[in-house]
Amino acid sequence: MDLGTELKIDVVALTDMGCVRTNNEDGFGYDLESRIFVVCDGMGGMAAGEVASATAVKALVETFCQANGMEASTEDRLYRAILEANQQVYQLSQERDELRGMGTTLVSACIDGRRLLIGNVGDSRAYFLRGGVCAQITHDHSFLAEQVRKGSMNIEEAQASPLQSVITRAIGTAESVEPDIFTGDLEVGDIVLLTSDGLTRYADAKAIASTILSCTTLAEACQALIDRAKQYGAVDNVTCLLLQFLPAEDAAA
Ligand SMILES: [Mn+2]
Repeated sequence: MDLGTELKIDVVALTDMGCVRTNNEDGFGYDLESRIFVVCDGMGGMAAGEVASATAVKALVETFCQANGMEASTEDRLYRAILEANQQVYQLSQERDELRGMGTTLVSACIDGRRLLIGNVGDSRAYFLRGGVCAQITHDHSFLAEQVRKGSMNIEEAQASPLQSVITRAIGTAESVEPDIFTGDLEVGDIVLLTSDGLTRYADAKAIASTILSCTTLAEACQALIDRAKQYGAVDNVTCLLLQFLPAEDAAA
């Protein structure tokens, strides 16, 4: 059929302050033509978290797009764009006192033909849905997730801990950063979700799947995920970016 051709991408993204916060330190961005998508969750006093996430989103998308058509592999372009986002946030934090110590998470997807690449730093996540089943792609760089991976805490203990948003890797808090990169193959109908912890503290992979599957459009699904977080109290900002992969050409005949 259309094997080997590029898939058409549908994208919808929403961000919401949530029910408690009075500012939104989350951010998202994308360039559909270059097929790069990103969600960031900033942190830092005053407005620094917003500056961190906005700076990282812009730096990542711009750097990735600038490398379009270059010899570098897509992995390399994604990796370098994440390092550049780190550089720009870090530099800004060094230049201005009120921004000192700011940082942000980053989870990014790029599409290369039928390949999906995910890069992440921190505890914002990527999920993958196929055939009604949802799986988490990324591993949180958080204190609790690391305790669970080491076996020194079980999931129930981690969920009950007050240390929910302590992250162990961030963009912009140090001169260098080590992102994780994941790759996979895409099929028509697949859905990818990039999201901040403002959603994932209220929805596991199963709940994400059932919420998305209960909707008829991608836009509805994105709103339903935000609404779910708000129904549960949304103590944090919530951001969802949904991608759906469709046949390259809408059947015109
Ligand atoms: Mn958050």
